[in-house]
Amino acid sequence: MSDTVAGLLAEIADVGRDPQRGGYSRLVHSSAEHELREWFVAHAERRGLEVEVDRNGAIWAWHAPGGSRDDAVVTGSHLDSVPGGGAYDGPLGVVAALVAVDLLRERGALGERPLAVTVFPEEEGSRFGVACLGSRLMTGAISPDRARALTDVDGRTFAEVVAAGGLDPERLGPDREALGRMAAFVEVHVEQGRGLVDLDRPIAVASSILGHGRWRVSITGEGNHAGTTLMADRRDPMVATGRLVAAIRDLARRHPGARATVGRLVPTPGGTNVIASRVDAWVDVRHPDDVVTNVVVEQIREAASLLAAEEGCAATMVEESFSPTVDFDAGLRDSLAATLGDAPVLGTGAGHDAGILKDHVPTAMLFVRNPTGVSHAPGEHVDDADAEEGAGALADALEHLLQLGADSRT
Ligand code: HGY
Ligand code: MN
Ligand code: MN
Repeated sequence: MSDTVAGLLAEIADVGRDPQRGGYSRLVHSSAEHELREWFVAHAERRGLEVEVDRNGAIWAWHAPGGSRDDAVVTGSHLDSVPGGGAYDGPLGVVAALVAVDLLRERGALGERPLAVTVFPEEEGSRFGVACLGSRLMTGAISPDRARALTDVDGRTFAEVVAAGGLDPERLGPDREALGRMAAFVEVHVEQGRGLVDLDRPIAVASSILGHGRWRVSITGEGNHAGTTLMADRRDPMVATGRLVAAIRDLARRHPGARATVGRLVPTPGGTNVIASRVDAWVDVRHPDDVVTNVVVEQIREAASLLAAEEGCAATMVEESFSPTVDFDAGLRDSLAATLGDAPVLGTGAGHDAGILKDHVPTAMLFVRNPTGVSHAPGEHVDDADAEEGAGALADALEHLLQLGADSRT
């Protein structure tokens, strides 16, 4: 009996569990993520797929019987997670791709046309701060120098970490050959919302991705003793930051459709009996219209300066990563929706490697129903039956694309 999505996910259910946060912490190039990568490679090789790791650390598992990898249909997702993330964000797409290969083989639909399953590194940007770092490097959306210099919380650079993982940091960068051989890319992903629950459907095709970015706000004041410093004598960046977090919430509420989140604060030095000298806060801002996103960001920048000044502090705000709003190719979107029994078409507020690839390759996404609608948290869920539906829908989509000629894929 061939593998099921639920069965394969069960095999990795204990990898990278985070007992402190709940859920999973599988940061890129952590031991947990490496364990998942090795697990994926074993399953790909068991399916007779030829595995290679590209210059940016993405894994490619090839069905290329004739040897050529040109004009390939590609599917896949990511294995890295946010801290305390769910079991499905990323792994569902990778596992559904493995099962879809099984289904295509059973249907006799794995022919001469090359097909690849890919795993992109650092989709979440949880360790090095830039979302979709692997696909950004491949497409030239980030400079190799900037990527090499990115650091994690321990100050280790991306260059050091990839070198320790066996890659040559000097080879990080655009991979026109890899991009050039991709005729189409389809990513399956858990829906990060309740759209399919409300529609009572298991599968949707993606229409768009909200524009989104992340900025680092740094507020500096005067570090001092919590007991000997009178309240009137303080320049406390933690107070300015707390006021700013509430102001960001109020600002976002004033722009319909906007979302702004501060999910991460790092006080320096971070002692219980110490007035911080500095606080770094990361702001995630999203909106369907990139112009509005920019307006919100500039209003946040202004609020940070004002509130910091009121607390005798100073604030800076630096963009770390930005992805403009993505509208997936309408032709591909509609042909897949038709192929999948008139599947509903839904937008998403979550970013994906597919959103980065979209300007370089005809790209589509399939969403699988998430009964809780929760994501980036342990509550994320996909019922087993829907998970299998997802693999079946991906197999149908891939079969459709494999049959299309190069000129009619969009
Ligand atoms: O942050 C996001 O939207 C995605 O999950 N990386
Ligand atoms: Mn995610
Ligand atoms: Mn994801």
